[in-house]
Amino acid sequence: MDDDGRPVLCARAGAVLTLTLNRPQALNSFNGELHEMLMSELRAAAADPAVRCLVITGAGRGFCAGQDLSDPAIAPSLGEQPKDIGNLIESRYKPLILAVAGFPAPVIAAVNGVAAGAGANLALACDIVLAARSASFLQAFAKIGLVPDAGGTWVLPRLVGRARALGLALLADKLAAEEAERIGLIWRCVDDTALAGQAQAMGERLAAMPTAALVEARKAFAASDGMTLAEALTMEGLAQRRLGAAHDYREGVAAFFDKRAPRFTDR
Ligand code: T3D
Repeated sequence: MDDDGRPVLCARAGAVLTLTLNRPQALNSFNGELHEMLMSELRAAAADPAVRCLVITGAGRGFCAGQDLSDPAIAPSLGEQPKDIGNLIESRYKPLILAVAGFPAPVIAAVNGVAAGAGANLALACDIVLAARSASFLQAFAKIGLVPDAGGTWVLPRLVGRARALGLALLADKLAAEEAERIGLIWRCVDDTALAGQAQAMGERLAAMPTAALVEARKAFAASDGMTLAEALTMEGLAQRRLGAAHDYREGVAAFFDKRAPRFTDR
């Protein structure tokens, strides 16, 4: 941890909350303390209506190197009884990824450096991934005899298709941010020095938008995966029924005719 001594740093600027993973000496890899604090900050932010966009980033030169492999709770040692790391996935990573993917406002990953293992898949669980040009993405799991976790098996083929998902997972090569953008794994990469500013600017832009509708769009995209076209059309109708009865729709249409900026408040 750096001098602040906290595994997660929180900074609010307007309606945008930035959570910074803060174990730079271990490339912000996850130990128990980091998991606990991140979950606790996510819960607090989810319950705070003033937070209308969340940014997740990392301190130092890495975004997150996944599980801390030196954590005695999981570290394997030859000759010992194996530890049940399935429990770790169930008790830590599953709730974490569900909290990010179900956050009640848009979530931006500002990937400042290497994102490996569960760290890569934490970024990919966010709604929009902005990466520094020098950052990289690594499905490191195959290197240590594991399968992609933290949602990797779900999100990778959906983002880049089966061929690329398997290439990334089986070969476990580092993918540069520019290439990640080219193949559609992430939204965009930007100059390193511009990352924090662009993430904040995008956060402010999203925070001023109709939060409930943005979250509903994310949910609908996830749900449409297993649906027929007819089922998706029905789902869209149900979502529009809910949103059409809410304040933000009335406000958006009124603002359009008044030729003014809308003031969205639903969340
Ligand atoms: O039990 C389970 O594993 C279940 C949970 C699974 C979820 C997962 O995330 S599994 C995948 C775990 N992560 C990895 O396998 C990635 C391991 N790290 C790396 O491959 C490399 O560090 C990177 C490619 C990410 C970066 O390489 P590089 O050359 O830029 O940095 P480095 O020198 O390897 O690392 C810098 C320091 O961070 C170093 O410490 P030191 O030597 O300076 O004291 C290194 O040991 C430490 N570090 C990096 N990753 C981890 C880590 N320490 C603990 N755990 C890590 N994951």
